[in-house]
Amino acid sequence: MLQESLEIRGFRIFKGCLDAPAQSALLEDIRAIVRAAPLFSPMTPYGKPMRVQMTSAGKYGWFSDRKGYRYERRHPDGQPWPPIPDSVLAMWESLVDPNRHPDCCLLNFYRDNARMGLHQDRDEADFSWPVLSVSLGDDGLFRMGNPTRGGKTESIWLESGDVVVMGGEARLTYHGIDRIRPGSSRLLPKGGRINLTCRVVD
Ligand code: MD6
Ligand code: FE
Repeated sequence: MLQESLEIRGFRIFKGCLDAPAQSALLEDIRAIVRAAPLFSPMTPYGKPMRVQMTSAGKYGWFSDRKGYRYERRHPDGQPWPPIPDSVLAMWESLVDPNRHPDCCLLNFYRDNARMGLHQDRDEADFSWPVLSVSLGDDGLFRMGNPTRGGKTESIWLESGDVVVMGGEARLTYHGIDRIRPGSSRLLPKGGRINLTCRVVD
């Protein structure tokens, strides 16, 4: 695991953190998560289905419907979420904290035309914990803004194997995925982009 990083607006970006074998191994772990906890398209509080499909691993999974954004202990089908894979916990231990594991690993899946609007991650109790993000598959254009809506932004293409740690001042910075670049990676046979974000929730 490569540990050199660049920093943009407090986001620590580890380009090429996972090599090809590590990406393939992580993909197998992700397939097991999706078998146990199938992807679904959450409804926004505004009543529109999100373009990104999701599921989770860990004690909590992220969920959204007409009642709002929140963490739930069970998948919408009623089952508890599967455990966070050791491969992901190992990355958290080396890049975030060896003593406290994340409570949730949210899995986002982007098909060709999916994107995620600028948002803050603020459904967790303690913002002193960073969010760790891992990208696999097709490239995604990651936009980083400011602690409040609006203002200038900066963007960077996240490629398969890139890792981002969002902590400190950046923890509540607006960010999103403008678009993906279909066909840019051969990791996923049918294409698309996977992003994992690990969070401490309680
Ligand atoms: C994505 N990521 O990369 C969406 N959130 O698909 C996020 O929303 C995100 O990458 C918090 C920290 C890092 C992230
Ligand atoms: Fe986010």
